[in-house]
Parts: sequence; C-alpha cells; structure tokens
Amino acid sequence: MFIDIVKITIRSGKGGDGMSAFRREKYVPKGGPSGGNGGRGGDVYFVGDEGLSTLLEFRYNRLLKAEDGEAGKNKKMQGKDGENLFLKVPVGTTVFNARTGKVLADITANDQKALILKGGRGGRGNAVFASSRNTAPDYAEKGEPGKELDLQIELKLLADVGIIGMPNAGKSTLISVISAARPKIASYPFTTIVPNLGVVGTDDGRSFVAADMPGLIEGASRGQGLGQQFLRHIERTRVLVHVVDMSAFEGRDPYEDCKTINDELAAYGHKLEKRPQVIVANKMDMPEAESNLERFRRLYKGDHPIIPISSVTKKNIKKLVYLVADELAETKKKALYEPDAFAPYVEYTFNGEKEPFTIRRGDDGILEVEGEGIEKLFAMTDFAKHEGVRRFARRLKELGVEAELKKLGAETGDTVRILGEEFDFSE
Ligand SMILES: Nc1nc2c(ncn2[C@@H]2O[C@H](COP(=O)(O)OP(=O)(O)OP(=O)(O)O)[C@@H](O)[C@H]2O)c(=O)[nH]1
Ligand SMILES: [Mg+2]
Repeated sequence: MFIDIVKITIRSGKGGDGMSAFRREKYVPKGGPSGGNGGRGGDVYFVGDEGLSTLLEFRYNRLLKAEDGEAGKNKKMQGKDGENLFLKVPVGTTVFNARTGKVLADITANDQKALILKGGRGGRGNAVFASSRNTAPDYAEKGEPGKELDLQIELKLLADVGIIGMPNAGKSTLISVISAARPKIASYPFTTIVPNLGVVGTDDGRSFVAADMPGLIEGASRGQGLGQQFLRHIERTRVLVHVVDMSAFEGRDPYEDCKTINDELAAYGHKLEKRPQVIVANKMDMPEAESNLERFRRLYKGDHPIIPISSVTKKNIKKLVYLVADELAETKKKALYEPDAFAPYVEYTFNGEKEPFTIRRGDDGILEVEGEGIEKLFAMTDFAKHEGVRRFARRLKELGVEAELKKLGAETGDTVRILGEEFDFSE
C-alpha cells in the first residue's frame, strides 16, 4: 500500500512570564504585591478529519507552533493563555517521534484528538510569593519554555479517485500529468498491472489521491484479464475517472469502449455504476478525435459529465482536476468507508520526559550539572533578583542536586557549573 510520509517539527507555546508589581494606593508608598501570573502556553494536538485525504499541506509548512502565553499583568491579573494548535490530519494517520521511532498517536476516527506536546506553565507573579516573612517580594518567575519535537507523520492512502478505462486509453499518462506518480507508459495494452497512486493538488489548495488502475476488458467482472481484483480496489474509491480513447486507435469504437466498461461495473455489483463518474475523452490532439467525440456525444445516453482532454497538449487538464475535486467534495458529505475499514481505536499518550539531572566532571575538573529539569528551572528564574537566586538554590536542594554534588566531593567555595554558568557552591 502507498504511504504518504512527511517530517515536521512542532513546538508548544512558552508560558507567559509572571509579573512583579505593587499596588498603588494613596498615602501608601509601596502597596501590596500585585503582579499576576503568566498565561499557559498553547498545547499541540493532532485531530482526525475525514474531509482530508493527504498530508500534502504539511509539505509546505514544516515548523508548526502553538501560541505563547501572555505575561501576567498588574492587579493580580493573569496573562491570556496561548491558543492550542490543532493539526488536522486525515483519518488513518500515524504520528511518530522522528528521533525514537515510537508511535505517539494513531488517528483512526473523525474528530479524534491526541495531545502531543503540552505548552509551558505560566510563570508566577510576585503576588503569589508574598508570605508573613516577606510581605513585599520583588520577584516573579519567568514562564516555562515550550517544547519542540521532530515528528514523522505517515498516512496509509486509500485512493479517493479511481482512473479506469480500456487498456491503452491513457490512464497512466493522465496520472503522470496530474501528480508526481511516474508509472510505466507504453503504446500497448496491459502495461499497468498494479494500481499506481498519486497525490493530486489543485491550485486552490485542495488535494486528493488518485489510483491509476490496470485496464479493464469485457468479462472483467467474471475474472477476465486483470479484472476482478482491481474492481475490488475501485470499490474503495469515491469518484471514477473513466478514460476513453477518442483516437479510435486500430479501428476501436470509443462509444462501445465506454459502454463495455460501464456494463462491467454494473455486472460487478456493489452499485459501482452509480458512483460519481467523469468521462474523460482523451487524446483529443489526434486527427479523428473531434469527429469521434461528436458521434460519442450523440450516442451517449448517460448523465455523467464528458470532458475532452489531451494529456499530450495538457488541454483541459486543470479543468478536469477541478471538476474531480468538486465531485469529491460532494461525495465526501456522505460516508463511504465502513467503520471497520480502519484499525481499532488506539491512543498512545505522550509521556512527558522525566526531568532528571546529570552531574559529571568537566575536562577542567569542575563539576557540571545538566538535565532537562534543571534547564527548565534555569529558564524560569529571574537571576537579576536576589529572591530569584535564593529560590533557585532552594530548588536545587529539593531536587537533590546539592546532595549529589556533595557526594561527588564538592565543598563550600568550590566552583560548579550549571548549564555552562559558574556558581559558588555553598552548603
Ligand atoms: N496522442 C496522445 N497519446 C496519448 C495521450 N495519452 C496517452 N497517450 C498514449 O497512449 C498510449 C497508452 O498510454 P498509457 O498511459 O500507458 O495507457 P493506459 O491506459 O495506462 O494503458 P494500460 O496500463 O495498458 O491499461 C501511450 O503510447 C501514450 O503515449 C494523449 O492525450 N494523446
Ligand atoms: Mg497504464
């Protein structure tokens, strides 16, 4: 089965910084602390959308960010939370962590939401830090940084559109003109023996998946030629593009060709003859094509639209693609795939990494502390304020960093390095 694969990077929103401010009151030189908390940074979600069928959109938009939270405000007002980012993907999309290859989410239903990255927490404003010991703290936390993650998203494609017709009608040539698919093309019948899938994009940003099918012949519904198994593939498409060779090559009759195919569709059952169909009168660049088309129009009694094209001169190709996209939009309003066409619902939750720290001795003998938890603490600390530094030291103690440093031989007065910055160690 054809797989559409895209690599993207997502980033959750940074939490807004907490504010440090004091109430202004008449006759009170310094009122109580009144700085509000920062807003939460936006999360990143994936959402199943049955109206979509490709990942094409992501190919043009590879870094996707949720909104940052706003900073806290005066009067203990909290900053606005950042908007969550909802990335819409077709049903059948699997989201992988690109680095570890682990599955983060498997989108198997319309509207299914999977949280992939949480936004950063808002920093606390100074109003929160007031205590009986310190009634006027002039310190606020910074917002927690957002997270970034490289993803690989994959979609197992089911074709929206089936390109069908007699052998040698020009089906493979057509898909090669409207998509990046490059199937074998040759001037003899039965060149194509397995379906070729291609992603087709319109200029107005829509996209769909087309399958170039092997040629059908009379008796296909009874197993003639390569028939049966491909009729089964056609069953899974929503719109049929029926290619008819108007050049009447080697004495063929375009009207009879078209009728043969439609009779086979009807004989197969499953109401394939009722599927929306666009009749493509192909090879209009050939000498006899115009008069053959005139005759075809006279004889044809069905109600499918007929569109004359040439894959060689590209005549009407754009028009055809738009027409097919429109037909598709119309059919998508109705459900086509049975619910059991998809794997059972599974949701993999993303476990936010634990926040350990590591300590090792640098080349110059200095103890160095690193780690995700420390990094976060570092980013949220306002080192310009004495209170910020004090709180930072206390958190290091709580996290066990201080004890670990001591175990490794650190003594008061020694230099330690935390994320590249040098500090004096003291107990
Ligand atoms: N003049 C002209 N020739 C075309 C056009 N489209 C396709 N052909 C030719 O028709 C022949 C058959 O084309 P294919 O695309 O391989 O036909 P197909 O329907 O995929 O054939 P099968 O896979 O065998 O069923 C090739 O020689 C093409 O070059 C067209 O618009 N104009
Ligand atoms: Mg072919």
